[in-house]
Amino acid sequence: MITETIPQILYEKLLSARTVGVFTGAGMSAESNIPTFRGNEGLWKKFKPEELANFDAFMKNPELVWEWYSSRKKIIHGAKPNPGHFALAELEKLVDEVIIITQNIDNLHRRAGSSIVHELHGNIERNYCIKCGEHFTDDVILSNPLPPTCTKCGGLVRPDVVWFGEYLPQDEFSASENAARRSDVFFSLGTSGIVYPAASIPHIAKYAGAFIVEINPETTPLSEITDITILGKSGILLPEITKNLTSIKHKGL
Ligand code: BJW
Ligand code: ZN
Repeated sequence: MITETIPQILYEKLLSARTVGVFTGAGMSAESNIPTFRGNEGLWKKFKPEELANFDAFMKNPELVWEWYSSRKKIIHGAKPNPGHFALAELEKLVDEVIIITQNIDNLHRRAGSSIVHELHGNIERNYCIKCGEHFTDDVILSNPLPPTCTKCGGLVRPDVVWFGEYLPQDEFSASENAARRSDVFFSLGTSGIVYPAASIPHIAKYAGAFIVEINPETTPLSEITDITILGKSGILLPEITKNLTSIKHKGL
C-alpha cells in the first residue's frame, strides 16, 4: 500500500510488536540540514558518491577527499538531532525493544537518546591511520594541515567510514541481520535502498515475516517489498506516529 497518511493498521501492528527494527539512511538526517547523497546539494553536484567514497580516490587525491570530509565533519558537528530522531528514542517507551540499524555516520541517533544503534557504514567522528591503525579524534587531526598524517608512523589518516568496495564491520552487520530476523515491525526510513549489502537488511526482515513500513517522500526499490509505504518526511511522520501511539496506549484503539 502506498499512502500519504498513516494507516490505522500500523498502530495495531506496533501495539502487538515486541521488537521494532529501524533501518535508516541519509533522508533521516535531511531535516537536521545534513545533505543526502543522491540529492542535488553541495559537492554531490560535482562528484558521485562512488567517485569520492572509495580507497583509490583517497590514495590518488587525499587532499580532495579530506576537503570533502572536513567540510562534512563541520556540518555534522554543528547539526542537531531532528524530531524524527527524538521520536525513535521516544518509541523505546512504547514497545519492548527498538533496534536502530543505520547507514548514517552522523551519530544523531545516539545523540537523540536511542540506546541500541548499529552503525553499518562507520562513524565520521572517528579516524584511523591506514598504516598502523592508530585512532585519532577530530580535535587532533582537524587542527593540522590536511591531509592529516599519523603521529606514530607518518601514515595517512582516514575517516573511520565504509567506502565502496570495503567490507562492512562484521559484528555490526551480524547484529543487524539478527535484529531484522526477530523484528515484528520493521521501518525503512529515508534511504534510497540501493547500496548493498546494507539494503539487504529490510529484505531479511521481510522474509522473516516482519510488517515492513517505509517512510520516504519518494518510492524506492524497497517499496516493492513493503506492507506500507508512507510518502512523506520522517521528521514529520515519526513524531505523529509516536504521539498517536502514546494516546492509543492510554485510551485504547
Ligand atoms: C527523505 C527525506 C526526509 C529525503 N525524510 N526521507 C550488489 C549489487 C550491486 C552492487 C553491489 C552489490 N554488493 C556490493 C555492491 C557494490 C557497492 C554498492 O552497493 N553499489 C551500488 C551503489 C550499486 N557496495 C559496496 O561497495 C559496499 N561494500 C561491499 O559490498 O563489500 C563487499 C566487497 C568487498 C570487496 C570487494 C567487493 C565487494 C560498501 C558500501 C559503502 C557505502 N558507503 C557510503 C559512504 C559512507 C561514508 C560517507 O558518508 O562518506 O555510505 S556511500 C553512501 O550511500 C553512504 C550511505 O550510507 C549510502 C546509502 O545512501 P542513503 O542513506 O540511502 O542516501 P541517499 O542519498 O541515496 O538517499 C536518501 C533518501 O532519503 C532518498 O530516497 C530520499 O528520497 C529520502 N529523503 N529527504 C525521509 N525528510
Ligand atoms: Zn600510523
